[in-house]
Order: sequence, then C-alpha cells, then structure tokens
Amino acid sequence: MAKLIDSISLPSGLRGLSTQEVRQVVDELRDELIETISTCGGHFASSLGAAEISVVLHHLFDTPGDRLIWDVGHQGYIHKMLTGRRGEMGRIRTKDGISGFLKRNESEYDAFGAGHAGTSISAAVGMAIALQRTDPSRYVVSVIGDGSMTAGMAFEALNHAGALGLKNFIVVLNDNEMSISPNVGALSWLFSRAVTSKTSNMARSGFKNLYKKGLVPELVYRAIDKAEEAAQSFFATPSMLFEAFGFRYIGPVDGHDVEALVDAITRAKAQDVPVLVHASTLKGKGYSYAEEDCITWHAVSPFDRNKGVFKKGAKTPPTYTSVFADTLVRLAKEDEKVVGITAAMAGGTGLDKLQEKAPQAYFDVGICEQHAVTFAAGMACEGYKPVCAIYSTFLQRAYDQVLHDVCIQKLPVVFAMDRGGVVGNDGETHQGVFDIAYLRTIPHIVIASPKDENELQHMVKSSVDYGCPVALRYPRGAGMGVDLDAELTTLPLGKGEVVQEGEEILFICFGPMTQYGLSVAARVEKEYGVKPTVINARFAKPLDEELLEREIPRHAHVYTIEDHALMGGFGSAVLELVQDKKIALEHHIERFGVADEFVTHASQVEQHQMNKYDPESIFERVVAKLEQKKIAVGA
Ligand SMILES: Cc1ncc(C[n+]2csc(CCOP(=O)(O)OP(=O)(O)O)c2C)c(N)n1
Repeated sequence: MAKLIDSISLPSGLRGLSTQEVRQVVDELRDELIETISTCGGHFASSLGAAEISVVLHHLFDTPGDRLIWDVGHQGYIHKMLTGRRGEMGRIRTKDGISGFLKRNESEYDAFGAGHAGTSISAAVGMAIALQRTDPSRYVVSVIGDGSMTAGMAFEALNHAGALGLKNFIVVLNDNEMSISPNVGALSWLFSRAVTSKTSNMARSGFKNLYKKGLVPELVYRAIDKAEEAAQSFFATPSMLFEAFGFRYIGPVDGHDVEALVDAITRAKAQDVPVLVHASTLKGKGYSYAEEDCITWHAVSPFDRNKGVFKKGAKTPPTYTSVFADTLVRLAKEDEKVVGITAAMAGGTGLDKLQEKAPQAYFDVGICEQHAVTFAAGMACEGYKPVCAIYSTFLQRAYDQVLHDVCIQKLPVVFAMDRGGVVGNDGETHQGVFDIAYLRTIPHIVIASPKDENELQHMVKSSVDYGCPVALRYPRGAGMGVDLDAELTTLPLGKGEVVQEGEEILFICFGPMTQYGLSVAARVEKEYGVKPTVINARFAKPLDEELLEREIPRHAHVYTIEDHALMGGFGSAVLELVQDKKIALEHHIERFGVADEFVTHASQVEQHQMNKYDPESIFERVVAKLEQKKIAVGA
C-alpha cells in the first residue's frame, strides 16, 4: 500500500495535512524507524517516544525558517527522516553515513548541533534574541527531555529567558519520566506529580459527572471534592515553577495524542510571552519490548523485530566498564567510605552494579556533571573516598569543578573516566580525546591509564589509595581478554614499566595503546630483525622521569602512542620532559595520536586508521624511518 509519507519529502509537505493525516505520518514513520534500527542499530526508544512531537512541530512551524532545536539530539531520528534523510537512515552512525546526532553541517533543519545534554534552551535564547532583531516573525522552539532538564544549564537559560520579554519562544518539555535510567531528583517528582494529577483531574471530572447524574450522594461528593482540592493546592506544581521563571505553562498534554498536541502548541504559538508546553510521553512508544524496558532499548545493536531479541555479535572479553564496576563494588564492600557517583549514566559507567550490590554507596545526581564533582569534593572533605564515574567527554563540563573544588584543595576524588579515547559511532560530540590535555596542566592531579583490564582493576584500587585527585582513563569496549588477578595491589605512583626490553626503537605507550606498541614491535622484529623496547607508561602525570631519562637516550628512534589528541596529550608531556631535562636524542621523537580535528562517527578501529595510529600505519611509519636510515648509512 502506498504510504502517505512517500509523498512528503520535506516538512513543507506536512503543513496542510489534517490531524488524521498527521497521525498517519507518525504511524508510518514510527514503523519504518523500528524496521530500520532493527537492522542497523542506534538510539531508539527516545525517538519512538518523540514521534508525535517531531511530526506535529514540523506540521505547525515553518521550519527551517522557524528554528527547531533538539536537546542532545538522540531523539531526533524522526526529525531526520522528515527532513530529507529518510533514505540514509540505514547507514546512521557509520563511517561516511549520517550522524546519530543533529549537526548544522548535515542539514539546514538541524538548527543547532548537540550530543551533550542541557544546551537547547540556551541556544534557543541566543537565536530568539538575534531573530528579534533580524526576523521577528520567526519562532524558536526547543525540545528538551525531563532528564536533560535536570542539567543546571537548562535553568540558567530559563532564568535568562524569562527576564527578556521574548515572544515566539517555546520550550517543549518531553517528559517520559526517564533519563537513560529513571530520572532522579526533586524535579522529576514535581513533573510526575503533574502528570499523575492530570489523571486525577480526569477522574475528578468523571466523578463530577456521576454526581450531576445523581449517582453520587451529595454528602459523599462534597467531602471527597474538598479533600481533593486541599491536596491539590498543598503541592507545588510545574506551572508554579515555570511561571516563576516568566513562562506561561501549558499542560501536561498527552504527547502521543496528535489532536491534543496540535491544540496545545497552537495555543502556545498565540501567546506573547515565552511558553513551556509540558508533554507527557512514553519512552519506546509503539514497540512493546522498548515500552517495557526502555533502559535496554535506549540505544541498541541490531535486533529481531518480531522477537525483540538482539542479534548475537562475536563473543568478546569483559569490557573495561564492567571490570571497573566489579572492582568498585568490591572496594565499596570492603570500605564503607568508598562511594560511587554517576551523573545519570548508571548503565554506561557500570555503576548500576554498585546500585544493585552496595546501594548505600551509590549516588545518581542526574545529568549534572558539575554538581557531581563538587558533591564528591564535599564528601571527600568529610573523609569519604568518592569515585566519580563520568565519561571523559562529559567531564569536560566540570573542568572548573575539577580544578577549583577538587584539585586546589587536594581532595581525594577519583575520576573514573570511561570512554577515554575515540568512542566510535557517537562521533565528534562524544570523543574522549581531550582529557589528558585539559587535566594535565592542573597541579596535584594524577593521570593514569591501564594497559589492559587486569591493570585497570589494580589502578582502581590504587587510585582510591593514593589519597589525592586521580583521573583514571580507560577506553570504550572490550578488554584484551587477559586473566584477572584475584588479589588487588596498589601500584607505585608515577612508575611505568618496560613490557619488552629491546634496542634501537622505543615505543612509549599510554594505556591500552601498549598493545599496539607490542604488536607493531613483534612485526618489526619479525620483518626487520630489530626488537624494539616497549614501555607501558601507566601515568601521564606524573611521568616516570627516571625510566624515561634512562630509556630514551638508549634508543635511536623514539615514538609515543596514545589514544588522545596529539596536542597537549601524553606525547606532548614526553616532549616537554625531554626538553626540560635536556635528554640527548639521535632523532626527533615522533608521536602517534589524534590529529587536530574533530573525529567523526565510524568504528573505533576506523577512527584509529583515520588518524594513522592503527598498527598498520604505525608499522609503515616506523619502517619508513628504518629504511631512510639504511639509505643514509649506505650513502
Ligand atoms: C552532559 C551529558 N551527560 C550525559 C549524557 C548522556 N545521555 C544521553 S541521553 C541521556 C538521557 C536524556 O534524558 P532525556 O533528556 O529525558 O531524554 P529521553 O532520552 O528520556 O527522551 C543521557 C544521560 C549526555 N548526552 N550529556
């Protein structure tokens, strides 16, 4: 059967549709999204939940002239399908395919790029102010989830917006009561009370009707009505909150009822003050498996649509995340002062294990990385040993808190920076390749990274034992498959290790890149008869000066390898040391790592290749150097 959506290539095609036709478009797109993501994977449950909001907004606003801004962007797949990218969805998040988030350079309909949460209202305020001067008839609409609304920045923006007298400014709060995990904090209670009280309002009007029909005795009706009213006025409501910020509040409206949404947003358009439309939605809507377990279905690998079962990939060793989490659980059980803190990433960081096995040691603070860090600092002041598990990319948010609240006061906070290095399909916004550079200049902090998952477990314990600020970075994905020692030991602070003793060539590796160093070394030895030395540096700060001062001058060719930006990274630290200590070199040191560009979505291995620090590229460059030397010696 022909689909209505086939006749609509761009949002302009939605403008004249009836409510019923809009409903049909939603259903068709939702169905197609389920089909596509079942074959290629991607973010899933959030887009299903935002399907009606996506279509209705493009139906009612003159996009891209009117600006539509999605917070995070992981829920924007239907928006992508509506804005000319339907045919490209099957290659989403793959190399040279479209991005999993929204990007200004991908489409003129992506008014603002994102990937991190809580930015949409700030960007919208900026656009609204600018458009007031250049094109005042334009609307600016931001769509933000209840999880992202917990980010402090969202409130900074509301605070600013409410005082500006903005017109044509609408925030749609897409409230599914979920972040990736259930949303946390007082705000989430407030929102859910509004949604529940909407249900109770409906029950109340039904009750009133029964009374009018004479089916409820007068005395009973009066008593119940009074009690309900008193209970309602006792509690604060979202409308009180947003109206205090200068917004008109509309809602809560059923975010899957097209007619109700059209009505609410049409009313919002007619206001001459900023408006917040509170839409209540179900994450995973329309796919029963995702509705029942939207945490698992937040982002998915390919799956069998009919059975709701994920397709099996190759069996892999345990991930760094899970080894970190198991170790933290163990430490928290042994020492009640050890606690774990997550900023709404319980599953991603593995802290859901801590929540389950040592709940007293577990804290989820919401999408509030800045607060997470200073909260940890506060606990550390009182003798606790907080482990703040925040992805490398999200810790960028809390730079000042790391510097000002933790490091100046030398507080023993451990930053467990998962996804340190390139992260694969999430792409530019999520790369964890800046952390060494942004942390290295801060006095008192230790920066460590393990060569494999066994060393990771020792480093987790060591980091807690050092009693100072420690940033422990480890990559996304599976470990090396090595055995895990039963006993945990504290590694000597600032000491690296020689993992292979050799000559002429030296690889100084940081973290799991040690494996690349070893594999290239093995190939060089096999094909060129030269056995390189390989160092696992373990620490980017403090560097093992003694080891490096001894080993660097012993080798003619010295290379650093890191899964991080070259600028300001581990290799830069080695270069500074060589310069400062006036270490004699036969040849300049060469560095392998990420070039001075944002790394777009692809697999992690492809991203190493794109930046020429995969084993093949390292081998080629090292061998070219050896050949050059041979020619020079021959000459
Ligand atoms: C600063 C930051 N921290 C953490 C994340 C990881 N993250 C991606 S989506 C998400 C949940 C967002 O919840 P919500 O805004 O309610 O959207 P929903 O998925 O429920 O529609 C989180 C925590 C992020 N993108 N940015």
